[in-house]
Amino acid sequence: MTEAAFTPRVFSGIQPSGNLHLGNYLGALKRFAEAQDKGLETLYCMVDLHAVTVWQDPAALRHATRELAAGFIASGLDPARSILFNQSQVAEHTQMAWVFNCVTRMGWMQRMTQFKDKAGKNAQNASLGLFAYPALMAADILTYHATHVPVGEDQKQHLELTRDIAMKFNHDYGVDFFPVPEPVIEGTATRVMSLRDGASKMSKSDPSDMSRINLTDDADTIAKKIRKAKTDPAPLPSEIVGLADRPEARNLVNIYAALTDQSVDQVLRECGAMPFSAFKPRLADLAVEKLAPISAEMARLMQDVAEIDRILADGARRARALAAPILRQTYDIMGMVGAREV
Ligand code: AQP
Repeated sequence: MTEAAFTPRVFSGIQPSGNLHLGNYLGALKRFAEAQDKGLETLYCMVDLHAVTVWQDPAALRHATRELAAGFIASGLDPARSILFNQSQVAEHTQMAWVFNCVTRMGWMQRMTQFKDKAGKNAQNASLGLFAYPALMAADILTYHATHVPVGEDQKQHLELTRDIAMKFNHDYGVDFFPVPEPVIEGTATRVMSLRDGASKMSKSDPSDMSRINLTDDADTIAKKIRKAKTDPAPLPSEIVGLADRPEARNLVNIYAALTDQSVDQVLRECGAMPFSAFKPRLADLAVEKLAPISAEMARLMQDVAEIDRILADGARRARALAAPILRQTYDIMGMVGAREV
């Protein structure tokens, strides 16, 4: 079997750790919806088992999982066309993760920069789950034989590890069982930066709420955050080279480009030579126009959490139907007695 023999199937996930933001929308959610709208088979997951690699307040986790599901739907994901589900409701993810814990080498994990960033100086006190996170991520993807994974730039290294795990399993057992999935990191917003610091990515865990636009922000808050975004004194250049060494200006132009589905060159043709006093209100109006309907729809959906739970339960049932046979075949390849009959 070659890679081409696998049916195209898209998988990705987002952690329900609160503060879903513009980076998650442009780098992930918007592109998830595009894959769905192309007619591809799509599975998208609220990865709650990843979220608990750092402690989560149980009530906050429950709320964030439902709010994330609302965010998916409000961003254009249709539960009838995409399988939307919660990771902990499909036990095959953790079962496959154990298999991959046994395939993955310690040295591979030790190279993961996100672990180093998240564990910080006190790595000895980080959870074993945080260290092993990329093996669970590989399980999320490979338990469905997913071939394409849309993610932001920050997940590139984890995706490369998933590919290494798939290849090592296939090699160790002499099979072509797992596809080697392709990262899909495309567009102008693969790395949306903080509004306060052009050198750090926009992130859920940034202590400053002014650093990000949350999908739950109202129109006034969105406009205020863009007005106060850090910039430099020069006007926008008319060519892309003029954005080199201007990370904050580059970030706002990238956001504008992604929200209007244009290239950076096109934006600079439209807005080149504009001072930020003119560009920021324009960007704020655009962001409000695109994001306010999402935030309103999320609020509406959150009025009926029973319906959200029903959608997630239905998604989990459909996801399990795909995952269970692949896990059984994996166990069988490994020589586990009973795997064929289970
Ligand atoms: N700033 C970003 N720009 C573009 N894409 C981004 N993503 C995250 N931040 C940006 C993409 O969103 C998806 C979901 O991310 P996640 O929740 O699984 O984890 P994360 O990457 O750790 O997200 P955060 O917001 O940065 O959370 P914290 O602060 O907890 O680390 C992924 O596809 C990711 O690439």
